[in-house]
Amino acid sequence: MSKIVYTCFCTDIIHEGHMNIIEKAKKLGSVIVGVLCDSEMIRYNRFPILTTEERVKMVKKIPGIKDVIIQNSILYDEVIASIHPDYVVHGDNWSSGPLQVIRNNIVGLLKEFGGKLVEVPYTKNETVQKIDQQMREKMAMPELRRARLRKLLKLTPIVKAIEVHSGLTGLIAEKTIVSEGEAIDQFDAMWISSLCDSTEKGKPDIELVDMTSRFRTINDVMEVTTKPIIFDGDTGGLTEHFVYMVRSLERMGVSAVIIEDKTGLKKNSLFGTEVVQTQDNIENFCYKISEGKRSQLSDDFMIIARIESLILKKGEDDALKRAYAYIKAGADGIMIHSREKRPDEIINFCDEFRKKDDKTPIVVVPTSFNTITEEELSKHGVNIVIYANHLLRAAYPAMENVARTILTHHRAKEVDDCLMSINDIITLIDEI
Ligand code: SPV
Ligand code: MG
Repeated sequence: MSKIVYTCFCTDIIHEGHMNIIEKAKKLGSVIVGVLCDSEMIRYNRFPILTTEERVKMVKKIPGIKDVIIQNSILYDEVIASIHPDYVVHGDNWSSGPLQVIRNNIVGLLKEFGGKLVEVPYTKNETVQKIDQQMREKMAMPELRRARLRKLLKLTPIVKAIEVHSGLTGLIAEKTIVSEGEAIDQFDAMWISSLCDSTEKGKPDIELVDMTSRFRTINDVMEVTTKPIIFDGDTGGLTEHFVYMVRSLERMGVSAVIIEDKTGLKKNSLFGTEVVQTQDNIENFCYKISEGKRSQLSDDFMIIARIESLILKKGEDDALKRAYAYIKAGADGIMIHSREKRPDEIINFCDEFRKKDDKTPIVVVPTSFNTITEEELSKHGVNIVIYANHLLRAAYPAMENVARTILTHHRAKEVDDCLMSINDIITLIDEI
């Protein structure tokens, strides 16, 4: 009887590298190809351009394959237990870094169930690299990128967004991938924070940095990333101006704008009631939301209404009343904010809100209430978590420390240990 050979593909396109693997596999026996499902693709690799079904169809076209199945987890437990392959074939590009977790998983399973791991040298020639680059560029196209947030909301229990304020921080959000135990993880989306975008420019967070400048930040980020963007639109400004903001963001490929129900001179919410801040009335804010929705051209773009009632100590009832009103006015999601150290008021709000509305996405920004985990938030109905200022807050003290140390020692030797190496910095950014 012919041996069973298994390999799993996590790709939107079949190129020479995949065909090498197939050819090797065919020599060993009857080939079953697994197609990694969408929800696992986003944790392990990148957002698929094709759906799982389309990827199955694509793989089925490869001649000489016995079967194509969907692999529902990046770890191979289920698959190996069900098909008992004699061989698992994989490219050899996983001996270091987070992908090692998968290799270790397979090695362990094959020991238990029998079977052999065959590693094929990874094809890294110019053509394959070019295809990879083209796929990335395609993913960054406005239409595709914009639609990705809504898709993510369907695919994952909680969408994780991290603050970015430049091309470089965009690259961190795009590329950082970790493995812990048996799980592999990465951020799903990026947040262009008004606080960080302003602070980066040495300006206060009071809607002083104009839209042209803020759009430039978006463009810098977009040039080097593919993940979806959630834009902090502050108050959205005048309704007559907000409609233009919506159009521009949509055209650029931003997935969502969050506007907060404040009016007049906006200050950062983390000041709470220490500074004068005025909440807009429900009617005005609903009008702004509905006009924004009216001006929107695509179905993908989201306008998310941010409720400041808890920040301004107006209480949960006021927050809930506003949430339902904003949704009725057309908001595609709500963000509820708090500056309490404990997550209780956020949890109470979410639980109460979910009693009447089980589908509108809830966004939270756990800057102050930072002990709560994503899993706990998700249990209380939260759909998007935003780490709103962490990269900038990490960078500033690190840079200031280096500046101080150089000044103190009248030379740079003493900061060596705080710095990445020259080689690392000159090779950090790839040339196309
Ligand atoms: C921002 O990041 O600019 C925000 C979130 O609006 S917060 O700073 O918490 O108000
Ligand atoms: Mg802001």
